Order: sequence, then structure tokens, then C-alpha cells
Amino acid sequence: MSCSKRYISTPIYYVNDRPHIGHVYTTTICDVWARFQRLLGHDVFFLTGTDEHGQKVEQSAEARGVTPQALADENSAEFRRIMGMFDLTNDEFIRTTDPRHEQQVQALVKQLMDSGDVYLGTFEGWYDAGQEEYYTETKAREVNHVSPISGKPLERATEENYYFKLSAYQDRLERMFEEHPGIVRPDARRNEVLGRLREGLQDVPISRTNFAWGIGVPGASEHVIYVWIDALFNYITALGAAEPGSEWHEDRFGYWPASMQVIGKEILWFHAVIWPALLMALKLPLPACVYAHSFWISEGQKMSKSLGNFIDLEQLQSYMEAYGSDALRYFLATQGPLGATDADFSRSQFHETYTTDLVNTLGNCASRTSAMIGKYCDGVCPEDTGECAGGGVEWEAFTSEQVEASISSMDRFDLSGSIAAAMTIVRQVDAFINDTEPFKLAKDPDASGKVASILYRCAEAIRIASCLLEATLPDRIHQLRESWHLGSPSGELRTECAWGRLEAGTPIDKVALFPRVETS
Ligand code: ME8
Repeated sequence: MSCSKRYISTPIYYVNDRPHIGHVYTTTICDVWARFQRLLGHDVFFLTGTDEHGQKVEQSAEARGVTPQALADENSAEFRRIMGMFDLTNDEFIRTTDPRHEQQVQALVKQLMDSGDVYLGTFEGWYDAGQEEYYTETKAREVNHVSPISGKPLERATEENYYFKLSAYQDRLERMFEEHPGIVRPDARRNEVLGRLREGLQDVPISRTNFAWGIGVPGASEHVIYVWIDALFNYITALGAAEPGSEWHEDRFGYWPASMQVIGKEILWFHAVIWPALLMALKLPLPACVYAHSFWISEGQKMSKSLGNFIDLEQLQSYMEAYGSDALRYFLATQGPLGATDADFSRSQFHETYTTDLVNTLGNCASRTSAMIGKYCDGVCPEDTGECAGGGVEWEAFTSEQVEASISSMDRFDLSGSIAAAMTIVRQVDAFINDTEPFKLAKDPDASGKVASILYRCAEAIRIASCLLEATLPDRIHQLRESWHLGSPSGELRTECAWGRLEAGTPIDKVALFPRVETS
């Protein structure tokens, strides 16, 4: 891939909920990807934010005796706080109550009304007045046309709503999946959507009249735009899509189409079907990939409010205090539910991953190597004399293979694959030290050339692995860069990962990157 623009987005989070591990997870994995793309030299735009309209927010605000805007302000600030708390490098934090977003949503809906993709239609159905809810014909028959909640008869009611002509996009959507199978990933999720798509599409109501907290339909302000339509548009309003000539549009619209739109599996339909259809109706290009990850569960159980077992910010903070923020990032990125199955967040697995990978592998290898350079080479990087005995590793070819594997895995949003390639280098260094035994050779004055070569290769391989791990472990790799006097990342990851860039004579100070943590 050539150096160019990359755009990654998270879902925008509901302000009627408190932030929890799910929100931190999605934003963190996007952060790892965004940082990696920046290290590669790409021009990255990373977007997250909050979804602030809708009936639920109106009701929560009413229950608390505050205005919906006050509730949105308070909770949006809480979400924004997590970006700082977890050192997430989003370029923009969009709020759907931002007037710039609201005006653009109206302009986009107007465009859809003008093109005939949005029309005023009448809906007739069985209505439960107490619940303010329509029943489908089947469900109404099942309950004998009586509300199971209030016991009162269901009413035959009609309602005028604005509809989006989703049904007109059936063929184009099916073709989209045929021609661009990578548009929805992982594959299992795409197949799920395709199955449902083939059952046939109906037009979808995109306005509501039974509450007020939302963006008015242009020219019909008794209707508010359905919160999902309002929310989906954030991905392009943040780029000034409907503000031609504005600074946002000039600076940002070039990031569209998005490279990666990351979401949880529960909101796949909106992103894999309704969103592309809206973009088709607006004659805008489609994102390269909508990636729907699965869910974290907690200690083997689904997280829910009723069980009260959500891993909340306080718990995540306690992990960060005990293990460091990079440890949390590493765990989320390598053990998370990126594939089609859910993943368990358990204290014991967190501890084990930290100890095995970060303390015993990466930390130990860097510390061993720097300690030997301290002891046998006066703390400066030795020269590779070419006199290296044993090991049988073609370091240049081997590291370059892992670098390519790491980069291409990241392109596919396979974070753990990308990290695994870097860790393969580190494990190889460990095996090489065990094989060549520089600590024994060092006792023989005639073997100093061999010791120098071995230690150069170890340090150089660790340096290359650290460049690949920097997006996941920014804090500790920064520490390594300082101790080994490696300078700042240049934004040319491939060049930086070329074998032999570590210069003989560079001071290599001893490092202890990941302290052992005792469990209580
Ligand atoms: O759905 N494991 O917002 P939301 C992993 N506003 N990720 C999880 C998770 C879990 N157990 N629970 C939640 C909304 N998430 C809408 C989106 S976008 C135009 C509008 C993450 O606050 C996951 O990314 O309910 C999921 O999609 C998102 O939080 C839902 O956040």
C-alpha cells in the first residue's frame, strides 16, 4: 500500500449509558490501528464521539429532572475523559448535538427527500397506547389484540412518517457483497448479513413524532429524524460532507471513503445494510471495510446491568494501576473478541498474558540483552563482526519476513496476528541467546568478536520488534527508545525496520520494561 490517507472510526457511544469496557475496547483497538498507520507514514484521521439524541436520552433526563442537553453534556464529557485516561489518539470527538452536525444531517436528509429516496408515507398497524409501540400482525394475533402489559385492547392506528426507500437498494446491496466481499468482516458476519438481506428489504421509517429530542425533519419539524440515521451520518458530517466550501470540508472530506469502520456485532445491520444504502442514495463511495467484532464477557458470564457485572472504568483503572496502561492495551488487542466469537475478560487470564508475554518474553529479552551489553561491551552497542557462531538464523531475511507479516496483518485488522509476528522475533532472540550462550563465550578472550556479533543481532532484532509493537505499547517502547538512544519514530516504519540501522557505538542502557506483578 502506498502512503496515503487512512480513516478509521468507532461507533459513537450513547450518552444514556456510562462508559465501560466495551467502549474502551473498541476505541483502544482503533487507536492501535491508527497509531500503526501513522508509524507507516499514512495520513490518518481517527474519529470517535457520542450519540446524544433519541427517546431514551429524553426519558433518562426526565427521570433525573435535568434537560436532555444537560444529561448529554455531562455524559459526553465522561466519554471524552476516557480518551485522555487511556491515551487514545482520536483526531476528533464528534457530538451529535453539535450544531454543525445537526445542520448537516438536515441538509443530507433534504438531499434524500429531493432525490425521492426519502418520502412521506403512512403506516397503519396495531398500537399499544400504554407502551407507545406498534405490534406486527403476527405478534398482535399472538396476544389476541390485547396488550399483555396493560390488558387494554390494541388500537388500530395510523401514523405518518418519513421513510427511506431501502427496498430500492436490494439489488445494489447484493451486488456490493458479491463485488466487494471484504466490505463486511469477519466473513461469518458478512454471511449473517447476506442471509438476512436475501429475505428481502422493506422501506424503513426514519422519523418519529412521539418525542422531541432530536433533529427536526427539514420543513416538518413535528417529525424528528430517527436517532440511527442521525448517528450514522456522523461518519461524514465530521468530515464536513454537507458543508461544501467550509474548512472542515476542505481539510477533511478527502479522508472519505473510510478505510475501517469498527463496530460491535449488535449494530451490524445498520452499518452493513442501511449505511451503504444511504451512501448509495447520496452518491458517495462506500467504506473499504466495516469490521464487526464480538463481545467481551466477564469471568464467563454475559455482562449486563441486572447482573451488575460490567467491567467499568474503575476496574479498568485498577488494572492500569497494577500493570500499566500498555498491559491493558496488550491484553485488549491480543485476547479480545476480534473474531466471530466472544472473549472472556478474566483476572487470571490478564495476569497470565502479562506475565508470559510482557514480563517473561519481551521484558526479559530486552533486559537480558542490555545487561550483557552492559557487562561485556561497556554499555555500547557492539559491532556485528560477522563472526557469529551457531543459531543458524538468517536475521535479515527472518526479520523482514516478520515485518511484512506484521504490516499485512494490521492492514486486515488482525491485531493479534500483527503483534504475534513481532513477538516471534523476540522469541527467536531468546532462543538465539540460549543456543549461542554469549554469557559462556564471554569468558574466552578470543571469542570477543563472536560475543559482539551475537549481542548486536539480539539488540537489532529487539529494536525491530519494538518498532512493530510501538502502536500497542507506546509507553514502554518509548522507554526502550530512550534507554537505547534510538531517537523518535520517523514515520517510515518499513525503513526503520530495515536490518542494520542500529549503529555500533550507540549507548544501550539497561532496561526493566515490565515489572513482575504479584497477585494477591
Ligand atoms: O450502539 N464487548 O452505542 P453504545 C465489546 N450509539 N464491545 C462492546 C460491548 C462488549 N460487551 N458492549 C458495547 C450504540 N461494546 C450506538 C452506535 S454508531 C453510528 C451508533 C461496544 O453506547 C461496541 O463497539 O451502545 C458496540 O458496538 C458499542 O460499544 C455500542 O455502544
